[in-house]
Amino acid sequence: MNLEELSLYVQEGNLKKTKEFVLQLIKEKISAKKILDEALIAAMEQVGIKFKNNEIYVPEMLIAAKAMSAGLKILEPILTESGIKPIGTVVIGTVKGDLHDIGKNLVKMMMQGAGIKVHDLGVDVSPEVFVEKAAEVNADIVGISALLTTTMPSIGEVIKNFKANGVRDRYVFMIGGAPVTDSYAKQVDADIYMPDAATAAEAAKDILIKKYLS
Ligand code: B1M
Repeated sequence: MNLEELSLYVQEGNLKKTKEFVLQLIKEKISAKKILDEALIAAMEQVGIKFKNNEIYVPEMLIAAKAMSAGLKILEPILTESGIKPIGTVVIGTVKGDLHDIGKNLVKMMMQGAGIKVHDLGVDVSPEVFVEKAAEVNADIVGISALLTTTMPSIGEVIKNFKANGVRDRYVFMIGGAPVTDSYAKQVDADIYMPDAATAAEAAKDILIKKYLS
């Protein structure tokens, strides 16, 4: 049993085998991070390439994503284990019109693992809901994810809406997702762009430690 085989099962969308393999690899003491990076995320990269080359279509992409999510669910307790009192609060969501949530869920899990309280707004989140929820939970950081070039401009809309409500400066805005870049972050007045879940969690932790503990 190896990580490459697991990646193939995820790509095929074989839910049963994906779950069995993830459980077995955990038993074999393969780290959750290795399973995640070298099998689950690697599988999604392959799925993306095949979709782009018209070798597979949306239904196949969807069943692969379901298998990926099932594997991720098994890893979740390990990735979110922190054992420390929450050091701050994040609200996170995927922008309006965008249904991609695997990356956002990973960012959430890594942040929880770093001892941060995370309120997940889900997918297809309107700018208004970001503003309402951030106020309701007294968030420190607002995390915004977008996976499509067509939905990326909605990140700017979310930040504009905070400005329109006069509350932009209450929060740190962290943005990410495949099409997002550092220069886009500057363009829409986000505070920080993070390329992956691990660095997003590290950066959030640093921001919160500076705010509350130093
Ligand atoms: Co879609 N899709 N998809 N898709 N999909 C992409 C994104 C695409 C690149 C595929 C391709 O063409 N190669 C392409 C976008 C092209 C573009 O915009 N330039 C695409 C397309 C076109 C579409 C549809 C339009 C297809 C159609 O209907 N014709 C459609 C849109 C639906 C919609 O949203 N309205 C669509 C639908 C879907 C499914 C629903 C079938 C499914 C999503 C299921 C789900 O998420 N529950 C799906 C999938 C699975 C993908 C790919 C294959 C995989 C995405 C993924 O989960 N990656 C993707 C191709 C690819 O990315 N290689 C593709 C793994 C994940 C761990 O990575 O999400 O990038 P990622 O997250 C990373 C970082 O980006 C970062 O950290 C994460 C972990 O390290 N990050 C953050 C993410 N958010 C962050 C937030 C932060 C910080 C970091 O701070 C807050």
